[in-house]
Amino acid sequence: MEEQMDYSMAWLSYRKNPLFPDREYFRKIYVQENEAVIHTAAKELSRAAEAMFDESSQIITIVKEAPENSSAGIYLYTDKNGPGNGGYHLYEEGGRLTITAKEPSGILYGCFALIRKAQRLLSLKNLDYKEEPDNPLRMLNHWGNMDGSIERGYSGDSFFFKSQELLINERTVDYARLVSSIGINGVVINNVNVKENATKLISEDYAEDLKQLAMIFRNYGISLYLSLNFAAPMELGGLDTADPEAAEVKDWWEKQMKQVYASVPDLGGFLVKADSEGRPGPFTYQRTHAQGANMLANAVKPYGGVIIWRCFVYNCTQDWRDRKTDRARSAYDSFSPLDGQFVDNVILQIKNGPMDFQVREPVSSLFGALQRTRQILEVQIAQEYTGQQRHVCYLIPEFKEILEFHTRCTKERDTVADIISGRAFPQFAGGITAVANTGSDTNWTGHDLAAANWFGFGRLAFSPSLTAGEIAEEWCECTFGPDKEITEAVCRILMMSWPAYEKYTSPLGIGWMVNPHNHYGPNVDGYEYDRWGTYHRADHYGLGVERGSKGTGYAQTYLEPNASMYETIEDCPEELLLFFHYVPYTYRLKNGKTLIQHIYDTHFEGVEDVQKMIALWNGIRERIPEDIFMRVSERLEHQLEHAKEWRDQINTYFYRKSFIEDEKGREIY
Ligand code: GCV
Repeated sequence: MEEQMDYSMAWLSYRKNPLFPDREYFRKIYVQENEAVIHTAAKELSRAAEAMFDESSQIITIVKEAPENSSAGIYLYTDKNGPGNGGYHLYEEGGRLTITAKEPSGILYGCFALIRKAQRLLSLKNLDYKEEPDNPLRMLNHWGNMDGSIERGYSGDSFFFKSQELLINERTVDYARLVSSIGINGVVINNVNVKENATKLISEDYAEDLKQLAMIFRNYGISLYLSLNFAAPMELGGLDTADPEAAEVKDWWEKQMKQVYASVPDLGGFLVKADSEGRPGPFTYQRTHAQGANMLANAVKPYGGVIIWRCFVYNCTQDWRDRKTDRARSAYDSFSPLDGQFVDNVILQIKNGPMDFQVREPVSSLFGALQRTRQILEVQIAQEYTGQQRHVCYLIPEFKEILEFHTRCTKERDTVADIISGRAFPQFAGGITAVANTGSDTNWTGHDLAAANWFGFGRLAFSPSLTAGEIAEEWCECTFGPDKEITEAVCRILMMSWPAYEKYTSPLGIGWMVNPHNHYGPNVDGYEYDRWGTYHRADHYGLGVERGSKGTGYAQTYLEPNASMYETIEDCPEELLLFFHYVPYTYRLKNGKTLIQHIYDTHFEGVEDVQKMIALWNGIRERIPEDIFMRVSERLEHQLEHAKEWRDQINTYFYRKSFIEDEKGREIY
């Protein structure tokens, strides 16, 4: 282990509160058995008690249940009749706080829930609180490379890799503490674009390091996962093919997996990006994704591993003149015919929308189309297209909308949340994952307020019925303490931030008006004549991509009545109007405004919203630690300038295209 490094503990930064009336429970922690995760849980409780209340807790091992007359304290019991799947019951009775759960991980989550309540100074008397995670898999995908860089990373370097080595130190443990405290139970440590040395992560070279890392994770109820290179049999094994049906390829994977699982017997499995953006895959051998995924799944099956296969597959060498090929259709066209063909330890990982993490997209039509396949919803808290952690953009309200979308795949229980949790099709449960927004920065996430997305994602993955506002409040009070003024100001900033970002960047579902490659800042035509399948199709009369049946037909890939709803301009939800339709600038929206006036108005409003956020932040200056205050202030100032640039470029572009004046006569260039 290296020496202590300089970083904060985000929402686990405990503040002193020695006068908290309920601190006494923490003096004695009774544990029933000597199990690693329960031991971790007790240690976390005593650590929190020490930091918050100056209480040094005694950890006492007891056999079976405590006798009736046993003393006050916290009791951690596994109970075969308790809440399962990582759920827990936390209750107080006669001076005893009890946490029961079927599994040790439930005890750990219960302890962190108790700590959160204590951090917020909520009364622990008569507490009776149950939580059971909705999603079996609650994961983070890190896009870290072996040289320490992070693809789409906006908060420093990787804390998992440096100079082709794995980093295992104090920060690794603190990372595990943070993510398990919000219920994450699976972490992929390396980029889905697996190249060069990353291909060797499954070789002997890294076996010892992975073993150590997995042990740290295991103590916190987290399974380690790796991203895999489909061409590893060639690049690592020296074979001349990676054909999933070739006997030598199957043999190679079987041997390789045997060796990997010998070092990490509880390795969760592998994430695979195949036949996507230049990554190798089964298409090279005229094989299907099902053949590719199933072959790997069979190799990890003896060890209980899973293969998580990404559906982010599209033609990235498209001709912009071609109006029939539609990137939005691609995942659906590639994977819906394969429904039912995947073996049971394959899970398809589907990005929330059909394009790529734009500020507004419809929910991918694969959700609902797949009814005999396990699925993971992939969202991105790394803010690639939503301000790159320099703009505040709290994404939990967006994720809530996605989870609550009715796919119409069944009469009841048809939302995305129902599908991934396994409520819709019980034998096909999966989960949810986020592309991580963390890095080596002292505050982990670059923008201090971006930690709300990290925390919020974990909390939402566990309990999707929480509201975005409740999650924001919980994060805020754990991070800054239960100070009403801070909570009110910060939560208002968070809750207005996604709509504000949408207003000053993208009108009504049109994305991609960004600088190519780095995806930051306005560039309306940046992707318009490029090969990536990402167009707005604006001309002198209107804009938008026609995806109804007269266009690319993407609207028809949804189940009814969604297909009909998206088919016509009149029925299409307005926030997605330009995603699905080419619409004249003079078209009147439901509020009576023309489309062009809506574009002008929202772009001016978006900037005003950022000004309001700055005023709210300045209003709590005295209550926020100086370094955090300054970091956030600098970013908010940048956000304001940048929002103005977005506003002016977008408004000017569409003014020059349409020649239509702003009714309010504001400055457009
Ligand atoms: C990891 C987008 C990003 C890429 C990313 C890819 C993916 O295209 O810009 O950086 O690659 O998505 O999700 O695989």
